[in-house]
Amino acid sequence: MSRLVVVSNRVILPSERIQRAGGLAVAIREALGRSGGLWFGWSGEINETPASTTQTASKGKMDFAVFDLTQSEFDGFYNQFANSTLWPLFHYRIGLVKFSRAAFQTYLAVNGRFAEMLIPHLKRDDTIWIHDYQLLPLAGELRKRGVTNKIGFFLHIPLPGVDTLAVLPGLNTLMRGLAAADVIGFQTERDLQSFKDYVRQEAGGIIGPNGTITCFDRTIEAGAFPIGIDAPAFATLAEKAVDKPEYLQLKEGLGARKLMIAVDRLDYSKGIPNRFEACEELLRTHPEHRGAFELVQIASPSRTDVASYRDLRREIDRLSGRINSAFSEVHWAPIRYLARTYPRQSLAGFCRMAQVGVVTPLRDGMNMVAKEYIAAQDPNDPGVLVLSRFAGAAAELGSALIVNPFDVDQCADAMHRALIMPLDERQARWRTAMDTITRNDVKAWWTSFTTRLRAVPARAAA
Ligand code: GDG
Repeated sequence: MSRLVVVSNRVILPSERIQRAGGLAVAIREALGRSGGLWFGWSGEINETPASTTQTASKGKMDFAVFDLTQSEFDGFYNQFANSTLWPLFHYRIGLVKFSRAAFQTYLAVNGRFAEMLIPHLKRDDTIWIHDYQLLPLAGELRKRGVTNKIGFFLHIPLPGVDTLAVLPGLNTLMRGLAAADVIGFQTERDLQSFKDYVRQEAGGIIGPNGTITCFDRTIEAGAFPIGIDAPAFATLAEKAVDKPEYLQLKEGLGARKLMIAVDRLDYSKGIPNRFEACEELLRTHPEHRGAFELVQIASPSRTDVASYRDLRREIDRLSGRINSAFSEVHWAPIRYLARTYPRQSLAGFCRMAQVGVVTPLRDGMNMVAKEYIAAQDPNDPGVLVLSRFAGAAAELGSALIVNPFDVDQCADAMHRALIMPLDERQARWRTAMDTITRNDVKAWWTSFTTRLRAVPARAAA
């Protein structure tokens, strides 16, 4: 079988721990570690001399090749265009979108640099799989330089509806680059539909009866490939966490109180303020829960160079302070807000301990935490997942308590229902969810995408 070359913005080298959170890195490391191949991308390092070579490493069946970016490349490509233009737009936050033509040009140029740095590593029959919104036009940059290998692209974040997408200056340039791939994967059918709507309405393309897409003078395939986790591995991690110091400390601190857990990158798409407001509403409308539960919010700091992320952090600090000062007793505070990262095993243990998992993003491609929460539960006494309808995971996890995160009252009701749900209902809901995430695991995602990509007809060499 041809070698798989995975390209993502950030590569985690074997010497690094995945401590700073990120769903994509977790998934790639798990899956590529098993199947073997090359992982190519940015090293995470800034270097003032533009990189002319890559650094390489190997571990088990995986090879790694990375290069550094300069500060101005990093600012324009990552902080500005990727995270201040594409990220808010693709999460339907038009009000937060900042566009600058200069940053757009840097984004395109850095995608060109990825292509130039990757090409010396490519073998003729490699299959290339590009990941996520930082690298939307990379397939086009590779084709411009004569690469004829099979290229796949997977978008980890949502693709918004065509009216929202159309806000983006330069959209067609990006999409033309994207359409140079052979297979384009999305998290959900809804994202796939957005792509088809874009193709028809904005790019003058055609959707064939068998689902193939013709646009920008090419025929491509597109599909929904919901990403999953390694559920048994996460379950084992959680089981083994129960005698570790951090687990025991949290348990002792809680005493007889119930735990509601939330774990997110500190990102405005994750709906943390709305969740805190729902908790406040729960305390107001259901005084019987006062002193009887704690919401532990783990929010690992993310993209701290971007102003909207710093603003969010201030907002969450203020809100948690306000709610805690209004409801706390000398022995209890309703919200324990921890703006730091924890080892993966500690998170798994906290999820297992929690009677309620609160995953209420305003918009999310998938949300791995929803699946991790389910995997971590004790089958004999499982907790309840409260899940936003706007997380991609909601398409698969219909047995959770599905909420609209903008409806604070509804979220508060769901938290109440979760806290008092009887065992048999909890078990039935959990079983359905666990079966789904075990079936649609990370291996199924990986295999279904790579099988589809490998099956496309080979192109003639240039
Ligand atoms: C993107 C899309 C899509 C969190 N805090 C810590 C920590 N984490 C881990 C979680 C989970 C991962 O990070 C976060 O994954 P998500 O899926 O929730 O979110 P994004 O980072 O936004 O990921 C998302 C995903 O890509 C995959 O396609 O689902 O929609 O936005 O695994 O457990 N890990 C550690 N310490 C922490 O404090 N070790």
